[in-house]
Amino acid sequence: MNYRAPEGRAAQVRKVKQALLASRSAILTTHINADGDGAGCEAALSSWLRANGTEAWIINPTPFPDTYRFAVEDERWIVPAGSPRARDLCAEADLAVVLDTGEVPRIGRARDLIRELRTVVIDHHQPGAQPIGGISLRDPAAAATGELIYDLVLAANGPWTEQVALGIYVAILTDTGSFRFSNTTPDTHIMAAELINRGVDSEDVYSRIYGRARLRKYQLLGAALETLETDEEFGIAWMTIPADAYEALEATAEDVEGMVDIPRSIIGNKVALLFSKAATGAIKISFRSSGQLDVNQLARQFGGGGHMKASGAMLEGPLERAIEKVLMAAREMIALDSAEVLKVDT
Ligand SMILES: [Mn+2]
Repeated sequence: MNYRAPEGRAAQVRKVKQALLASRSAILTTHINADGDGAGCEAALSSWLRANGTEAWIINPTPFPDTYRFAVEDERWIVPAGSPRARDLCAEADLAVVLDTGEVPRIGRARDLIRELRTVVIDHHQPGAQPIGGISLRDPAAAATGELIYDLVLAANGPWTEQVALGIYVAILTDTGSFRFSNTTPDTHIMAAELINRGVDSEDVYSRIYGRARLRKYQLLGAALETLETDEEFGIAWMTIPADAYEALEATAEDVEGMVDIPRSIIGNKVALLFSKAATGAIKISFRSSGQLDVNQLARQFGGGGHMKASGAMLEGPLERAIEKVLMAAREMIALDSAEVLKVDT
């Protein structure tokens, strides 16, 4: 069985491919606190562009996550956004590629750096309120932005360098929760199989990403678990990353990754919430749906967004107030949803 890219994406893929291949020097970026999808796509696309003779640089609004550095062909392609070199490279570049987000606020400080550049957006999030303009390849049906990169490389007939395959595999693996989430389709598995055929060592990738953690991650988890609360009537579970423990442990965003899956996994849960304090002092909220509820709608009420089952938003502090507000909105949504179900039943 061979993977065949969805027809509906073909025109977008062609346009984006042309824009990328016409570039001499491109700046790749992704959302604040890059995840495996954003970082994996950057690893894959930088390798693919370089193999095509285009200089490619990875300049993210927040530091490139250590966990995913192994996927990048050459560490020197990663440049800190605050450095003078980033400014120079952006001045010399002729294209910016925004991966795994299409929203202006999500790229933080990268926005100023790429403001003057022609822009390509490759993303699989539901469209939000402040879209980044330019040529785009967007499809919320894709499990990961990595799947869109797969279509792109397929349309270009490769080259499938080691890092092209590896980066896409990392993107798909992480955004599907290791092929567990409902966004995982037969096509997702076929792509993964083809990537393994192209040389990806799935066991090695898994162990690099999930099979090792810093001690502080578990110390932080311990502190966070102390805050775990539930509303069993509505099916809500929430947890806070204590700011004092976060600071004392010198934790990073990577240490928090995946923690929201704990409240989400509690039996009877419909909506899981994780609260943490952003560097700016604002309260960051991760929303997860354990069932049919659309938490993207919930996140949008607070100016955020994402996916139906996984979204995020930022709220002003103080923490207690933010928790109250979000809980109220969640209860309202759950109550409405139950009312709908009752109507259908009778
Ligand atoms: Mn993604």
